[in-house]
Amino acid sequence: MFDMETENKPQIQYMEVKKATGYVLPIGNGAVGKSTLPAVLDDQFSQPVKIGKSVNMEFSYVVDRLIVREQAFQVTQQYLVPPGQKENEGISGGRSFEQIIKMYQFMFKQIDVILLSYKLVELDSFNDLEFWINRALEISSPSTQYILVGTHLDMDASREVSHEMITNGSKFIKDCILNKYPEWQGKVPSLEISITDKQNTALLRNAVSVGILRSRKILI
Ligand SMILES: Nc1nc2c(ncn2[C@@H]2O[C@H](COP(=O)(O)OP(=O)(O)OP(=O)(O)O)[C@@H](O)[C@H]2O)c(=O)[nH]1
Ligand SMILES: [Mg+2]
Repeated sequence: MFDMETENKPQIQYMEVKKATGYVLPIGNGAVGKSTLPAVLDDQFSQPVKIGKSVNMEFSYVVDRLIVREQAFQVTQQYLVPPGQKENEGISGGRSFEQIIKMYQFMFKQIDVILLSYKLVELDSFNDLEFWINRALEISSPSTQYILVGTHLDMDASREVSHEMITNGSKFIKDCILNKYPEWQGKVPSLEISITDKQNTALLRNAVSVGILRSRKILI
């Protein structure tokens, strides 16, 4: 007899979803968008956005789902967001980046992804990445992954950081990493995003997930 049930069953292939969690640390000068980033990367939940200069560590998370090499993953990105204020700049009230890193040192056993963040419209914030990569290497581990994140892409008309500078910056950062961890393998991808109109934020969310999967040796 004709069996409706079996004949019409849709051909759905269920994929096993692998789960992973990793720690993500955005660092860079003040006002480059570090605190706003997690809320903007999160397209499923609306997280409160902290307004104003950070004076303490902020915590939030983003859940990403992606397919890499025909394998489905759900990656929880735990964000630890420190202040951008450097010790030598002084700070009235609250704490500097260095003070916060000292306070939360116990959490830095494994930072999976460091987002070296700067403003495309502020050359100083890009040049200061030399300072930030050195701070990053003090708290990283041999498996930590790094992504260059240029914000304010919506203000491209006033851009001060050229593509050539970014390519050279990415090479410079890779050399700094190799200097500390000669066995380190990988690339330092660079992404340009806008936090106001969410340009390229989905790409960055996926790049962070891939960084976590690499750092955790789930993807080689
Ligand atoms: N137009 C534009 N504004 C942005 C962008 N990214 C961040 N901003 C704004 O820049 C301001 C500073 O952003 P924050 O996220 O507080 O910067 P921060 O890096 O955490 O700064 P500190 O806490 O001082 O270290 C906020 O008003 C953001 O809305 C962007 O891509 N485009
Ligand atoms: Mg902040």
